[in-house]
Amino acid sequence: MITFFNADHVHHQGKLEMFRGELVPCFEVLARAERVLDELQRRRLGAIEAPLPCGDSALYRVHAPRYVDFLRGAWDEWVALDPAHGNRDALPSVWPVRQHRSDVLPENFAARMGLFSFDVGTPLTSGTWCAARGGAACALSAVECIRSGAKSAFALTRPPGHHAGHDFFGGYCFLNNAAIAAQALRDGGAERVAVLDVDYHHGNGTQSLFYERADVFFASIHGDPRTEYPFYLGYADEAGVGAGCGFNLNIPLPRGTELPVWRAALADALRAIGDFRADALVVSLGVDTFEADPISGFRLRSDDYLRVGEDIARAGLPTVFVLEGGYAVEEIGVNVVNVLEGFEACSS
Ligand code: Q9C
Ligand code: ZN
Repeated sequence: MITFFNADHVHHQGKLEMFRGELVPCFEVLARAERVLDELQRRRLGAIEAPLPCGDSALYRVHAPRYVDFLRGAWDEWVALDPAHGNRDALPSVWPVRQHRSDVLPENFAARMGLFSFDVGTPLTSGTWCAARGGAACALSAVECIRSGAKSAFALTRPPGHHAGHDFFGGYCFLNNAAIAAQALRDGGAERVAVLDVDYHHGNGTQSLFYERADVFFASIHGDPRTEYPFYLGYADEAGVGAGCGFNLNIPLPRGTELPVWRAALADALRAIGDFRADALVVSLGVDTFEADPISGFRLRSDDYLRVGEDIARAGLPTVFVLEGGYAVEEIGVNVVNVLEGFEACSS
């Protein structure tokens, strides 16, 4: 399997995130991508390439122009407010809620940070735009790869993407790489595309983007939003609306879930994707379902990820894998590469 590696990920290094009333070191760290890269090389999974450069047009297919334009210029605006900001990340502090206006674009920078975000755990840094755009380029290169006949391709990138929506960042995510890939597959001629999200957290951004559409099926297995982030979306009764009714599947599971129950949910999701008769599959591959993940509550073990890859391969679809979460840095490489190796073992 070919991997497109986002070397620009190093430019995104958030310092602190708000957690239980104090600023703590970010969980979403640079070493995550490096550990996956090391393990890919150690196990010789396949070629590792730089992505083809991408323009911004594929981003605008998914994200609002005023949001993309904000992200592109946000760091310079932040530093222009006060030169001392140069060594301090930008975090939002105020948000519009129900009955507040989101049609007016405020002049105030903090007000726009809040308009375009939904949590205070997602620092925007000097290199965030560069890193996020490199990730989208990896997702798009992976799409090109399977369009020209490869069975699978892997976009190895950070920051992750599945919490980012049409015009908001959050959950460590800025550009929704999986959604950008799914839309690019549609634009490239695939009639039906499925997105399978196996990250511990519900992919609220991806779900929202495709919620009213019948051409992209979204299925997600995740911690129950009654207790787990992102809390406000991801319930089992969210089935899509309008033309999209019946094209969204959420499978929330309780904290403590182990492989047998998790795998039965995967079988349900894959059955629904089969019934949908997808032409291509995008997998939002988070491994924060791991038993030792510091911010999550499922109990998958490293060997379990081989089974996950095998099960996904049996869907028999051209597949783009996109890295999402996974914060047990020591094991993230083994866990991710186990999924990819399991997939390869079962798809040849
Ligand atoms: N400080 C992804 O896995 N914060 N995002 C939870 C822990 C948000 C996770 C509280 C977690 C977002 C892509
Ligand atoms: Zn996650």
